[in-house]
Amino acid sequence: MSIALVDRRSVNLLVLAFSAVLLGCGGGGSSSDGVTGPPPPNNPPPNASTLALMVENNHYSPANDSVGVGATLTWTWNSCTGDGYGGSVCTAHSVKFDDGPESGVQESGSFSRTFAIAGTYTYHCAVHGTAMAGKITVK
Ligand SMILES: [Cu+2]
Repeated sequence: MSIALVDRRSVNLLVLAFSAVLLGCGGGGSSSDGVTGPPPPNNPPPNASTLALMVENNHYSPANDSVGVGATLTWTWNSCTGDGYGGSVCTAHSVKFDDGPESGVQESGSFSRTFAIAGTYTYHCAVHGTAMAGKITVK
C-alpha cells in the first residue's frame, strides 16, 4: 500500500517536471525577432573555413585550407622574431601561386586573393621554394 503511494507521487512529480520543460521551451521563442542574441554573420561564403592565414617563418598557417567559391583569403606576414637585443629580425617570404598570382617578396604586410572558380590552388614561397608551401581547395 505505501509503496504504491510513493510510486504514484513519483509519477506525478515526473509529469510536473515534464510539463515545466515543455512550457519553458514554448515560452522562450523570442530569438526570431532579431532583437536578442548576436547579430547574424555578414554573408559568409559557403564552406569557408579560414579567411585569415599567416605567413610565418618557413611555413604558412594553416598550410592547407578549404573554402567556398567566392571566398577571399588574406595572408598576413608574421615573420619577425626578437634579435636578443630588444630589436627584431624580419625574414622575407612570399605567397606565389602556381597559376600566377603572387604577393612579391616582403618582410611584412598582407596579400589577398579571391577564389571565384572551384579547384585546387597550390602556392609556395619564392625565397624558400616548395619547402614552404600551401594548398587551397575551393569547393
Ligand atoms: Cu619563405
